[in-house]
Amino acid sequence: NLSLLAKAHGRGENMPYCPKTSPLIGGPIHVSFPSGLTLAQVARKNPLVVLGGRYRPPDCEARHRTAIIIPHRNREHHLKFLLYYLHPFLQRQQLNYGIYIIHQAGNYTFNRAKLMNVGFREAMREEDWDCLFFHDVDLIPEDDRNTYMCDANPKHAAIAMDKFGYKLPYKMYFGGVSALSPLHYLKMNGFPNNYWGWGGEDDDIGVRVSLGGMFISRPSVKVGRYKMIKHKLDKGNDVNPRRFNMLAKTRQTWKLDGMNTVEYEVLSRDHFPLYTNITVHIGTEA
Ligand code: UDH
Ligand code: NGS
Repeated sequence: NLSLLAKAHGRGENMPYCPKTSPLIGGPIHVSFPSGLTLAQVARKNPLVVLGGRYRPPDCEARHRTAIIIPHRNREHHLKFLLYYLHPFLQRQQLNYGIYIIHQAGNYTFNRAKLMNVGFREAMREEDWDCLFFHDVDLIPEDDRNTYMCDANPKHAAIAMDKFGYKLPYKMYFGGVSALSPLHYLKMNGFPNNYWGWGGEDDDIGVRVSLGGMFISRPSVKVGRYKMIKHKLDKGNDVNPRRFNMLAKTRQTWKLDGMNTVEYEVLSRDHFPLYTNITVHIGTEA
C-alpha cells in the first residue's frame, strides 16, 4: 500500500516534483583537501543521507534517479574527499541518488572497465536508476552547474581537468567521469571486460558509443571542470602493453565481450552510512 509506504519513509504522499532547475545550485566550487577529515565528520555533515549512501530530497519528488559507480581498490584516502564534496553537491541538485563503491578483491591486476560492468548490474538490481555516473575516485567536480543527470546521448563529463590545463587532452577522450542511461549502456553492450591494467579502456568505451549508434555529449568547458587528487600509478595497475592492439579490434570484439559476457562473484555487499560497498572477485586475465 503506497500511502503506508510513504508514511513509513516519513514522506508526504502528494509531494510536488522538484523544480526543473534546482534553486540550490551555485557556481564554481572551491576545492581544497582539509587535513584530518574523517568519514564520521562527512556523515555528520550529511544527516539526510541514509544507509547505503542514499538520498532523496526531503520536500519534493526528485525528477532524476542517479547512481554513482566508483571503481575502487586501496584509495580510501581519495574516497573520503570525494564523498565530502559529492554528497552536498548531489543534494544541491535535488537528485534521488545512491553511491556505489565497486571494490576489486585480491591483488591481481586492476580492471576499471569490468568493475563498471559489475557496478551497472548490481546498482540496477537495487533500483530503477535512470542515469549512471561512472566516476573515478580521484576527481572532484568544481562547478555546481555540472548536473549529474543523463543526456539524450552518453555524456563525457570530465572534459576540463586541472591536470590537462582544464581542456580535453584529445578529441576522443572519454575518461574520468561519464554518464550513461541504462538504454545507452545496453546499446553499446556495456564496457569491455578484458582491459587489465592501466590505459585504453576509456578509449574503447568511447569507440563503443559510436559503434552503438550514439554520439558523445559534453557539458561546456566552464562547467565540466574537475580537480584531480594527485597520485602515482598504483601498485597492481601497471600500464597495459596490449592496449593498442586491443583498441584496433574494438569493432570486431564489442558485441562478443561486454555486458553480455561479464562474470564475477560478489563477496560482500555492505550498506555503510555514506555508500554501498560491493566487494567483488572479477577473476584474472584469460
Ligand atoms: N583505481 C583504484 N585503485 C587502483 C587503481 C585504480 O581505485 O589501484 C580506480 C580509481 O577510481 C581511479 C581509477 O581507477 O580513479 C582510474 O585509475 P588511475 O587513477 O590510476 O588512472 P589515472 O589515469 O592516473 O587517473 C594514472 C596515474 C599516472 C599514469 C601514467 C601512465 N602513463
Ligand atoms: C591515453 C590513454 C587513456 C588515458 C589518457 C589520459 O593515452 O586510457 O591517455 O591518461 N589511452 C591509451 O593508452 C590507449 S593520463 O594522462 O590521465 O594518465 O585515459
